[in-house]
Amino acid sequence: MLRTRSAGPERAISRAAPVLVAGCLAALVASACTASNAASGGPTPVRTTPVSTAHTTTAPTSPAPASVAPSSAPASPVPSVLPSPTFAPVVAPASCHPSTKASAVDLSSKQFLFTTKCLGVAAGAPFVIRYRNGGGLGNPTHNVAIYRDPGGLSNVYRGGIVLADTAHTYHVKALPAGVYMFLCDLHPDTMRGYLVVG
Ligand SMILES: [Cu+2]
Repeated sequence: MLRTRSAGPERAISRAAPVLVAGCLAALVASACTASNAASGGPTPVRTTPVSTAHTTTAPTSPAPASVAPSSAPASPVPSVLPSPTFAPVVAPASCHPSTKASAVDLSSKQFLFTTKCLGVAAGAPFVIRYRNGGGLGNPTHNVAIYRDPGGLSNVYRGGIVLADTAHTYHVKALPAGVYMFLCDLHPDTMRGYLVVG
């Protein structure tokens, strides 16, 4: 019964709401505003204080409400904000001493692991990685990418996706001598190894 009684006044208030809201933005400090805002948005038809006439005489330009902000988000140029990180060097484990004369290396994976975590190629010469995705449960797809840092931030090569139980030969440009990480970009936590270029 309460509802039927309140229907009348509520409708009247909500019709006037746009005007009230505009006025309220200009004078949010006024306590009357909060009351009328509640009436237009919430179900409680609190009819309070006579809506002062001072309200409708809006200030010329009301400060933009915070709720408008999201729509302008895409315009912000993100790249300039990015810091220029100094990359941590890759340090190969003592167990990784590959030949660094190769111009072609073989790499394969099973499930979410590379079957070798240590590759070596010659510095200053293009080389190829003959990769075979050995598949596994769910036929996972993988790729091979090369980074200068262990965190996978500084990419120097990114190979395309290879489907499960298929092979692909990646052609990589010449790299300076050093130790690199090779990762699967899709599963970098488990699929990683060292590429020693020397
Ligand atoms: Cu993967």
